[in-house]
This record gives sequence, structure tokens and C-alpha cells, in this order.
Amino acid sequence: MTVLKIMLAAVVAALVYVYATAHDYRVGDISIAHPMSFATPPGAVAGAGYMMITNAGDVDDRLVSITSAFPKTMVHKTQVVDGISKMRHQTDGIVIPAGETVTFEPGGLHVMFMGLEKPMKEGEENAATLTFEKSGPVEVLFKVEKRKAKATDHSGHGD
Ligand SMILES: [Cu+2]
Repeated sequence: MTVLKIMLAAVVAALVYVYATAHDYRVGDISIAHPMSFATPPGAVAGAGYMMITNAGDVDDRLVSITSAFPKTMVHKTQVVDGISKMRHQTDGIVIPAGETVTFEPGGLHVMFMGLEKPMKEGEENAATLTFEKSGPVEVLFKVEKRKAKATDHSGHGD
């Protein structure tokens, strides 16, 4: 990484901090809207993260990794196979097609924060760094919101 890139990263980090209250983040052609998690029940070992990622550019980009302070952070996709709902680890990253929005939502794509030592509580914010193949890294805050009655339950999700 060049010094210039490091300086740019610092500027980006500062801007992200300033605009954090808007709860909308941008890096290159990519914007991330409303990253959030639902509060987890006591004893849950994992929590999920949801958001909308938009690519305003004219070339496809790819979310290649997500890191956080939790022991393990992955991207999962919930799929129904033979009538059974299963979560699959998305090992090749997630393509964000040019001009499109990819939504992480209950029952579909989600970030899996694994190895929780205490429940995620409403009002907390968990930082995570999303890295895009073309647009680079961006830190976002997943704000913990009150659990919806019908939200997908991740409490039994081990691995
Ligand atoms: Cu999952």
C-alpha cells in the first residue's frame, strides 16, 4: 500500500465517521445503506447483519470479504433445499452488478457474526470492514435494532 493510499484511506475513514449519523456509506461507486442487526436472544452464538449495497458505476464489483471484531464473520445465503431452510457460506464473494442494488435481508443473503460472547443489544453498533474488489475497503456500523416478531432466528446457528 502506498503512502498516498494510506492517506486516502484515512480521509475516507474520517468522512465515514462524519457521515456515520446518516447511516449510509460510500466507497468508490459503491454505497451501503442502513447496515443493521436484530437484537439477539440470550445465549445466541451468532447474529446476522443486513444492508443494501448499490453499485452506481458501469462495471461490476464484488464484495470479497467482511471482517469485524467478532471471532468469525462470513456471508451466508439462506436457501430452501428440499423444503429445508439452510444457510450456505458464500465463499466466492458477492457480485454487485453495475447499476444494481443487492439486498441483504432475512431469508436471503446475510452477514453472519459468529462467536458472540454476549447478546447484541438494541442501540449498539458493531463495526465491520467490507472490502470490494474494485472499490476497496469501507468501514460501516451495523446498528442493532429491536427484533421483529417474525425475523429469522439465528440463535441455533452454530459452525
Ligand atoms: Cu447465517
